[in-house]
Amino acid sequence: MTRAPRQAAAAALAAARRVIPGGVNSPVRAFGAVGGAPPFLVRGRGAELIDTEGHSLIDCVLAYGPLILGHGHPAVTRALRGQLLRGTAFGGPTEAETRLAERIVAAVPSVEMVRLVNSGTEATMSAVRLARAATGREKIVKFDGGYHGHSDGLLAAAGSGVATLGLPGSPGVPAGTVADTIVVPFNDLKAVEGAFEAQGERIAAVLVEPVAGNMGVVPPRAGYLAGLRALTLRWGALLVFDEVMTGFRVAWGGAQALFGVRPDLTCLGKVIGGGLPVGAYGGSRALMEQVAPAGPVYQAGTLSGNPLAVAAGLATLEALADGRAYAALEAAGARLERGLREAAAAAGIALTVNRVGSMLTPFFHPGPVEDYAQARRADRARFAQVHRGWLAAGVFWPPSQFEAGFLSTAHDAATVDRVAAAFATALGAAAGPP
Ligand code: HOZ
Repeated sequence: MTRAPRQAAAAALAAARRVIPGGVNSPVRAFGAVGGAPPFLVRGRGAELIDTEGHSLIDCVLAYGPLILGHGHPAVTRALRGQLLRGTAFGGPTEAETRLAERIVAAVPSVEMVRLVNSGTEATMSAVRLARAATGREKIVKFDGGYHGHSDGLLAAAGSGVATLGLPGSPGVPAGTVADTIVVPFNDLKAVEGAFEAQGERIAAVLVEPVAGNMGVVPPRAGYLAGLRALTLRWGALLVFDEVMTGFRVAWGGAQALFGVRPDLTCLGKVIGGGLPVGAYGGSRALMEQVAPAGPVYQAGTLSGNPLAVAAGLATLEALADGRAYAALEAAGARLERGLREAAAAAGIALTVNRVGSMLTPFFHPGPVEDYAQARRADRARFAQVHRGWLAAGVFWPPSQFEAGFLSTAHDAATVDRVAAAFATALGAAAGPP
C-alpha cells in the first residue's frame, strides 16, 4: 500500500496542541509512547477507518473496546437515527433504560440491579463508594498495573495511560486518598492473602479487572479469580469486577460468565454503550438498593441513561444476544494470534501473545507475561518500531504496550490476515536493533 506522507496529521496535532493539552482528550491517543503524530480520524465503516489524509486503516483500536460490531453497524445506526429524531436528552426516565437494564441483568450472572452512569471511571468510583458504605470499611485492594479510570483513589500504580506515560501516580491526588488503596501484584493470591492478614478488618473490597486489559492483556491464572472470591468471602470484603473492558466483550455476560466466578459488584462500560459514552455498576438487589434514591449512598448524573447511549447500547446487545458473534470473535482472535506468532517465529523474534477472545496484546518478551512487572519487561522500543511499521502498512493498533488490541465482528478472515501480514512486514523492518 503506498501511503501519503503524514504531514496533515502533524499539522493537525500542532493545531490541537495549541488548545487541547497534548492535543488529545485522552493521553494515550497522543502517540507519545510510539512516536509520530496520530492519524486524525474522519469516518469509520466496518473494520475500516479513514483519516484526514485519506488513508484507509484497519481499526484494531475500536475506540478502546466499545465497537465490538465495528463502525456503523446498520442496527446501531438505525437505532441512533431513530432516537436522534425523538430527542437526545430528557432529564427523566425512559423505558429504553429499563430494557437495557433488563438485558444486563439477564446476561451478567451476578447482577440483579444496575445503575447507568456516563463512563467507566464513574462506574468504578461509584462501586467503590457503595462497597465502602456496605461494609463500613475504607480500604480498597487493587492490582499493580490495574486501571479503573481516573478517580483519585484508584490512580495508584495504575495501568493504561498512567503506565504508558511511566507516571508513579498523579499530582493533585491527596496522599490521604490513596492511603486507603492497597496495591498488590496481579495473579498473586499470596499477596492478596498477605494484605488481608495485615489489614483484613479494614478492607472494603478487592477491585480487579478479571482479565487485565490496561497493562496489555493479562489473563487470570487458573483458579485466581476463584481464589479472590474465596478470600473476600472469608474476610467479609466485597469482590468488585471491573468489567468495563471485558463486559460483553470476552463472552455474553462478561468474564464472570466465562470463568464462572460471581463478584459482588460489577462495573461495565464500553460495549454496553455501543460507541457512545456510558458506564454502569450493578450487583445484588440488597447491595444496589443502598444506592440513592432507594438508599442513602449518593450518586447522580445529568446525562446518566442518556437516550442515544442507551439506544446504541441496546442495539449492540441485541445483535450479540444469540451468542453467535462470540464464536466468530474467538475465531478471529485465534487467527490473529496465530498470525502474529508465526510472523515472530519467522523473524526469529521472541514474542508472547496474550489473548482472551477478541482482545489481545503482543509483548516482545519470551514470556510468560502474567503481571505488570513482566509486562514492563517487554521490549517497548521494538513495540514502538513495529507500531510505526504497522501504521505505515495501514493498521491502527493502540499506541501503547499497555493497552489491548481489539477485533470486531466486522474483522473477517481476510482483514485479520492483512493485520498479521502487516505485522510481519513491520517486524521485518524492525528486525535490527530498535
Ligand atoms: N484508558 C482508556 C483505555 N484503556 C483510554 C481511552 C482513550 O484514550 O481513548
